[in-house]
Amino acid sequence: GKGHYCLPLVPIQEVVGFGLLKNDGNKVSKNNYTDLNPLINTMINSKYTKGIQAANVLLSLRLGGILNQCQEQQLVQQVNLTVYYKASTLTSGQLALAILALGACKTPDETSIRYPNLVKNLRNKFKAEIKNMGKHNGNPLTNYYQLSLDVLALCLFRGKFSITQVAKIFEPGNKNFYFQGQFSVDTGAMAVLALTCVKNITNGKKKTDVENLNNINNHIKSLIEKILSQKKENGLLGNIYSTGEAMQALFVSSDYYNESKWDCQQTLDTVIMEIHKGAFRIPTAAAQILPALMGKTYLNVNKDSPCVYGPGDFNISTVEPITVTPPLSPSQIQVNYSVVIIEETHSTTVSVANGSVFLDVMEAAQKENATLFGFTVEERSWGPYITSVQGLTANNNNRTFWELLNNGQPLDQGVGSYIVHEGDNLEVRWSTY
Ligand code: CBY
Repeated sequence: GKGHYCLPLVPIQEVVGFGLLKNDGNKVSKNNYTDLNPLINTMINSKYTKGIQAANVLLSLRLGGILNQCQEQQLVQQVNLTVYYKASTLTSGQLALAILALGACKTPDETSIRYPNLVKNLRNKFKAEIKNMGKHNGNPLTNYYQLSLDVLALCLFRGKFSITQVAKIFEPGNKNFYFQGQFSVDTGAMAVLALTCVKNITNGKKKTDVENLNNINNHIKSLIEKILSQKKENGLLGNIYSTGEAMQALFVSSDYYNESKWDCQQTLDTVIMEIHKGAFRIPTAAAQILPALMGKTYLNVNKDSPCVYGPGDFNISTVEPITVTPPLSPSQIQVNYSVVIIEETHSTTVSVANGSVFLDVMEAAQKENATLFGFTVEERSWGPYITSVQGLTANNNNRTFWELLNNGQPLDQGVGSYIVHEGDNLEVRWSTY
């Protein structure tokens, strides 16, 4: 554990008092900022940031203290439009994210803005999640990642919730922490952040609170163990897309694990390598990794940062745009594509342009035979999400979904981002999680 430190990519005075991020007095050279440029660029290029995606981006850039006034206003406007015109159609976690983003910083007069009506609305959506669990075999309307966002926002913005209920819901053995038997690192990390917030605002004066605090401490400890058990040889926690939020969870719970259990610098190095390989081209992906790289967590929301930074703190305008590598040749490639529903498989081979994504293949197959390969798709924060194939619709109440695979292996990207290769054996499979 000697020399266990992890330098965030910001001037060191930014993180004084941040438990885990010890430094040896050196300032991080300004060079290191450039590692973040691809992320910042992806997020600020608002052409690709629509609807609730803007909340993810705003939250992240505010925590990083990266926005100038103009950029800030544009994003706030997008989030406001979504929240006020679509409030009733937002899921609980989407609303929670919007509240976190809108309230993530302090205005020049040092007051943090509260959103009592939005918070009340969130409280009702959270209640609806719990009610659904009662009616549908313990399955929430959405998922535990979103329930964690709910609790986090309610906790940070003085919404009402029952600590006893939270301690009960987030029992680490609960099936909602698992997809297909695998512990979900994303979900566990978000739950740790929520539980830590609840722990911090609970004083152990009442007897029931002592009991709740004890349970919550045990949950955090166990969730952290599960997250660390998903650490890969290269330092990633879960996969590349869960690592940022897992790092945040580890930052806020350094009391719960031995420092020899996690080499933060190794994780950071791997993530930075992946940034340069272009792993974070989706704004939401960039937004979820950035705070951890700057030593921030969602618990810093409404704590210390001002909303707007002066020009020149970050010189974003000169950031070179991400160059998307053009396909090597304009040629066509052949890929196999199957729809699998239990014992029934329908396969075809389609020809698509080199550089196409999974969704292009599905569209080509659909054109060929709309009965067998017809599908519906919905825009989510990570891009297009397949909701039905052959008229068969995924349903959270019975934990069904359309799983994406290649050569029998589940993909770690969605249909809009997975780039297909000659000879791929792509599959959408009717599955339960
Ligand atoms: N966000 C959410 O509500 C999503 C929470 C999340 C845990 C999320 C991953 C993590 C995150 N950081 O946002 C999540 N996925 C969930 C809950 C789910 C389930 C959705 C249904 C429900 N109960 O809410 C479900 C069905 C298990 C699921 N994810 C399915 C899939 C597959 C989608 C296929 C399709 N039908 O389009 C897929 C592609 C896995 C597969 N092989 O089939 C998948 N998820 C992936 C890959 C991912 C990652 C996306 C990475 C990327 N580059 O695109 C993910 C980050 C995420 C989004 N899922 Co889910 C996990 C990871 O790899 N680390 C809150 C809201 C406000 O935005």
